[in-house]
Amino acid sequence: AHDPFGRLGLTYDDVLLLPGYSDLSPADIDTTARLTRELTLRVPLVSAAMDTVTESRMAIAMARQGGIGVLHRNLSIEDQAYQVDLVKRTQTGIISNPVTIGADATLEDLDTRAGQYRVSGFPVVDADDRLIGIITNRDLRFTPAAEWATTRVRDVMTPMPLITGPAGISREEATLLLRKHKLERLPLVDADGRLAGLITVKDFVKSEQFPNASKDGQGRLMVGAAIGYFGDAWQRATTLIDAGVDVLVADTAHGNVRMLIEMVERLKRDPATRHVQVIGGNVGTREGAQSFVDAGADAVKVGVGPGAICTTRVVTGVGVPQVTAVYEAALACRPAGVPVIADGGLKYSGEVGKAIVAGADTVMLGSMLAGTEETPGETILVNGKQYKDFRGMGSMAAMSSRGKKSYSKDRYFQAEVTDDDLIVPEGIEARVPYKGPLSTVAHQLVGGLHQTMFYVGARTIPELQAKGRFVRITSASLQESHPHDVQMTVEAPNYAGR
Ligand code: RVP
Repeated sequence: AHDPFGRLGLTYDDVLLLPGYSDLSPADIDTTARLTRELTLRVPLVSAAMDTVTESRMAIAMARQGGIGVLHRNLSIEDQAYQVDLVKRTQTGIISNPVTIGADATLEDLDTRAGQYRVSGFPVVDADDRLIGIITNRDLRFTPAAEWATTRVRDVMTPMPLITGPAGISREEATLLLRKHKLERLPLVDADGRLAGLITVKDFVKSEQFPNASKDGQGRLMVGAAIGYFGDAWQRATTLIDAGVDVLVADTAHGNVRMLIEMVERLKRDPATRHVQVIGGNVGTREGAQSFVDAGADAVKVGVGPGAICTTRVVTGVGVPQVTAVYEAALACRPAGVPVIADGGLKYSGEVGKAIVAGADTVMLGSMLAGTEETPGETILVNGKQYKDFRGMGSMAAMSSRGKKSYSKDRYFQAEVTDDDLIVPEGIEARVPYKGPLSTVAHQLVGGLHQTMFYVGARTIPELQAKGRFVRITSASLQESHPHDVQMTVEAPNYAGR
């Protein structure tokens, strides 16, 4: 007979990992993980598609650390595509598709373009994309600002002949040329003199600084972007693909929905879109995960209600404790070779390893990254301490039209609610302490995971998945796990108390 109370759901605080025999040294440990069927990350961290967490700055910082950011969708299609473009154009070595300018542009145009793309110099090309010169911000300094509107790029640029490199130049050869000629920038040209790329000294330094960076086949940083399934969702998806997005991420609180499953199917079938990776979600059950596996999704994202600012479980009574949800979803995904993303509810680095042992390949983080320097928004000072705003995408603020237009309220089934007073929110607005740069937070998270792997005796993420064993704990054990019976005097960089 049907037993309505058939299952016990467990979450991070209900379990610990058993220590296992280990003969590993720190250099043996490799945190490389599969994000999707075709993409891997050196660091299994994904930043949440939330408007107080991931815009281009966060996405750039995440990719440099070896993870990836998912750009939120509470903004127009054009603005979101522009953010994709900003990440893809971030310098990482050889820029295969540099921003250029025409010789007839004015210095005013140049100044605007430099600000828009945050670059300081442009190759100048003709209508056939042939390199005819180079111009940098420095060239502006010798023209009074009053003349910028009337002065043309061709009048102040450094014209050809310039020192250039061939299209397929190696890193070593490029370094030699940059050094020999004391160049800041080296344009690359093909046999017909067409611009084929650009190398800057700054990029070379950056690419040495971030050895784990997540890059696409052309050496550009990888980036994800959130999509829905309602209204102009298809147009959003295809515009993001045109902008060069690496992975589209279904961004909805309840993903086990016909329209979304059909959209994933279509994205993976259509010759114009199927080369891009697509993540389905969110689900909390084995059946939900199976629907996306069957639809051809490249990964499945799990999490119904665990988020730090989420009230779905109290407002609707629906949800699945996260460790159980991930475990159940993995039962459908693992046999099909489809990676799982554990989205939401993580509070400490130790939970990354717990999520992986439960069946995840990567984790998506909101609150743990909120408050870092690279999140959107300003720091606010309260009683002498710095904070940043952090809000649910289902909060009043994110769904109402008071601030600016909400593009993403269909995430919570509210697409047609136009009167703010009638919105039923599933999230809250909050603030979190300012945390400094993402790199220090990421360092603690990855460091914590390294220690997990050492304790369990797992050299790789697949080994951690295979070897990891849980022990279920009681609330007395949880109390024992945290610092207890003392007064904490100094916060640790990875522990600020409960
Ligand atoms: P957390 O890491 O616990 O902050 O959770 C982040 C996740 O919470 C997001 O990736 C998303 O799935 C979910 N979320 C975002 N907004 C809301 C809400 O308003 N309920 N939930």
